[in-house]
Amino acid sequence: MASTQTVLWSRILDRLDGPKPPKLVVVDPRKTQTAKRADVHLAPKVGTNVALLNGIQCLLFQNGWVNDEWVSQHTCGVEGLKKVVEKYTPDVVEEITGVPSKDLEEAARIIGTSKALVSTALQGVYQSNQATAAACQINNINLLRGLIGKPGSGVFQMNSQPTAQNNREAGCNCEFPAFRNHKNPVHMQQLADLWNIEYRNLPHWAEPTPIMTLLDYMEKGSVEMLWVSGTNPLVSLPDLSRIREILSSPHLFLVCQDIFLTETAAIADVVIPAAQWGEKIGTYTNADRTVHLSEKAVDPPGQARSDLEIFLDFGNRMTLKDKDGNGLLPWRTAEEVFEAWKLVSKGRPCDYSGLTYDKLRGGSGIQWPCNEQYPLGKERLFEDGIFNTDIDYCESFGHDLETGVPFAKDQYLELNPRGRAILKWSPYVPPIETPDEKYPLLLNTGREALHSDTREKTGRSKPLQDSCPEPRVQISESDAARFDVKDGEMVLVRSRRGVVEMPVSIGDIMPGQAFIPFHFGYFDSTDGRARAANELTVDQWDPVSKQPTLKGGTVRIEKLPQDATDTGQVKIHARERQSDAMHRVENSKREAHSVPNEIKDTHQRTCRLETWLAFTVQAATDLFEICKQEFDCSSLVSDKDIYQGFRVLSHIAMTIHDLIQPFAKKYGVREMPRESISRRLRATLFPYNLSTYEAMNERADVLIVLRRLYVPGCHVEMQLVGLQAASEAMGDEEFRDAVLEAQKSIRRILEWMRYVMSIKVPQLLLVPIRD
Ligand SMILES: Nc1nc2c(c(=O)[nH]1)N[C@H]1C(S)=C(S)[C@@H](COP(=O)(O)OP(=O)(O)OC[C@H]3O[C@@H](n4cnc5c(=O)[nH]c(N)nc54)[C@H](O)[C@@H]3O)O[C@H]1N2
Ligand SMILES: Nc1nc2c(c(=O)[nH]1)N[C@H]1C(S)=C(S)[C@@H](COP(=O)(O)OP(=O)(O)OC[C@H]3O[C@@H](n4cnc5c(=O)[nH]c(N)nc54)[C@H](O)[C@@H]3O)O[C@H]1N2
Ligand SMILES: [Mo]
Repeated sequence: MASTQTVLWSRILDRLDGPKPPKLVVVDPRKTQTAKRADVHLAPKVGTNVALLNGIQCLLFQNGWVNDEWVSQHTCGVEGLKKVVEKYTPDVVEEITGVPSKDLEEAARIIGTSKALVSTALQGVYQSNQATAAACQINNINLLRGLIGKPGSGVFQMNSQPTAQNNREAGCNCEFPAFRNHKNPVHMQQLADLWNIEYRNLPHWAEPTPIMTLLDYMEKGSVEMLWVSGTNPLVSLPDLSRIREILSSPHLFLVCQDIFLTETAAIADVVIPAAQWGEKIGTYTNADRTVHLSEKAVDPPGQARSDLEIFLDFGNRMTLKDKDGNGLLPWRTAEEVFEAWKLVSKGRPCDYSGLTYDKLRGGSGIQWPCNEQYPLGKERLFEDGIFNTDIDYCESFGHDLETGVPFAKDQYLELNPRGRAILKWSPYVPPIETPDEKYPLLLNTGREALHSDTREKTGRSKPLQDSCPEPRVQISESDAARFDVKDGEMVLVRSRRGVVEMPVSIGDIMPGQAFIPFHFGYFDSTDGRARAANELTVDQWDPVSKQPTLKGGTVRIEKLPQDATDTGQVKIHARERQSDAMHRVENSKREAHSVPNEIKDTHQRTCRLETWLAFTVQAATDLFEICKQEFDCSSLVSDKDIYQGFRVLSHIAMTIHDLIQPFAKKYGVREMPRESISRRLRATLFPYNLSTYEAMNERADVLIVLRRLYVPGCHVEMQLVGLQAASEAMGDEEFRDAVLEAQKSIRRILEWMRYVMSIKVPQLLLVPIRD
């Protein structure tokens, strides 16, 4: 916080140096400026937050520091949480995190006995291992103590720029606007009505596509255009050599909209100059929900225009229309857009409906919700201990924290929080890449006070740049001794993905890890060295939030040959690759100009829907035939449940075939696959025919037949899951309805098998039989 939330930190310093100073607990693997002022500094290994936070909760339960009455009234899930966290005793936590148990106990005592508690966290949690799971544990701690919605208490899961808060509210972080739940048809209908578009044109059926997945699609070629605005991925995304490869590919059309010629703009096909904050009018919202109006101070230079103007102009040139044929984006000014946003946010947690530009002028901001009930905004949320978890109001039904799978409405209903906060638990799961002999150090990346993100602004400020001219890799004294390097010595830092070359800085960090500030890219570099921290980082992400794990992965330090560093000559051991990417783009543009108006590989492209449809029809046919064969055979079995069942099953399997077959024709399936998984399954699982049947004793076992039949059944189900998503995305309602009907059928088949299995088991498995 001392480096990154400097205004907040100066307030905390005032309190720490004032009368009645509060206690400060800091969790950071480095001894940061913030940690140096802490009463207790816990320095866990990178990626172990969940273990540590579970440990604190374990101690809260053990010592009776949980506010049981408040918890029973205002939360749900406490029993489940307790069962998980009670395994994280101080010894266990020390083993996982490296934090001495007495320090953990002292931190828990401060948190457990304080009358008020403010918790705040940012990228050391969200960009580290188990990000969402850890963020939930922070909420849990305040909830267990009942210290939320009260003066001096609350949770600030911070964000970075004011615009980051607006991204969350407006739905730019892969969500729908104003915290609407895409699994709630009422919420989606509201949006369709507000924008006067067809319900089905809101892509609510699928999960959103986050950037790391988009990159995969670009790599595979199904996404051919990327528009980058207000961000600089060629420095800030993980595993830069891959990002460079993808974004500079001749098959991708890259638009970059920025206020400077960034590393990303340098390889773009089109650069659109944007106006920056003082050159345009608009609102910003802080993490504490305060909305500010920022007035235009000066005109933008040259051809630069505000992002809003650019997007509106583009939308209109695309002739985007609503369902009555009127322009979808009818606004001209920022204030008109704000008025539209007020309608979108009305009735939702971030209710802006009572705000106007005029009301925001003069004062120092107004907090949402601001509406008829709270015309001047509301200072504190959750005062009544009621949270936004009502099933009709909530933003989402939640996720499985480990697999990332979103819960369905039914699963949420089981919990039925009705305004109570949900305590979510998770065991600790180690990061994917852990230190080994080859790469013995954990990588940690982050910020310095004097630079901002990819340095597009601060790198152009002489005093800031001169005070912090280059990145250094920070390691502990013991690791410096182990690698035989001195403070300031130039070294290579290597991971499985890349290598950088920079001086060492020693101290203020836990042994076993290396910290590199991620600010430094190449727009102003002159020495030819690779130096961006993201050359090294892993492209993994949190399964729920999809945020990349930028604090993670492993590296090693390589000492450079003495002669190279001592002679004063610049000898480069790790060359930067940004220049190569720029040359590649230049060359491919030259080539492209010689073959105008042609996207070269369109004729080689195929859609795989047709094959998928063919396989589905084949799978349904195979299931039908297996059932029929079993029916024919099972007449020989004395089990009448099975005998009758298979007759019904074969009939239902045929229904699935009949439902899907017309769409296979419609979408152009010409022939059935000769070799398919369902055929192979059939041949493997049901290799017999009637004549060999009697010889096969095993076949008479009902349980074995059922277990085998379940496999092709599931295969059909999975084929249909694919078709459902495809039919929704295609907007072909007839197709979708047929698939939904087929899904019902396959579920009936699978349910029958489960049912028969469960009623047969007690007799067949538990009661002894004659051998
Ligand atoms: N290894 C590692 N990687 C990280 C992080 C880390 O800690 N470690 N942190 C991550 C985090 S939290 C973040 S937020 C990202 C930041 O990464 P980026 O978003 O890529 O970095 P910025 O430098 O903030 O990029 C903002 C860009 O917007 C431009 N800009 C400024 N104002 C305007 C405007 O009004 N309109 C337009 N169109 N452009 C404008 C700036 O010139 C700049 O190029 O990096 C992430 N990457
Ligand atoms: N001066 C300055 N201020 C900024 C920015 C900037 O670039 N410069 N950027 C802004 C932006 S976009 C953002 S998102 C914020 C980010 O603000 P912060 O999150 O405060 O900044 P970071 O340096 O990314 O990471 C914070 C700390 O997390 C620690 N950490 C790493 N791994 C772990 C872990 O596994 N567990 C724990 N407990 N800690 C860990 C790091 O050692 C680091 O000290 O700052 C904002 N403010
Ligand atoms: Mo950020």
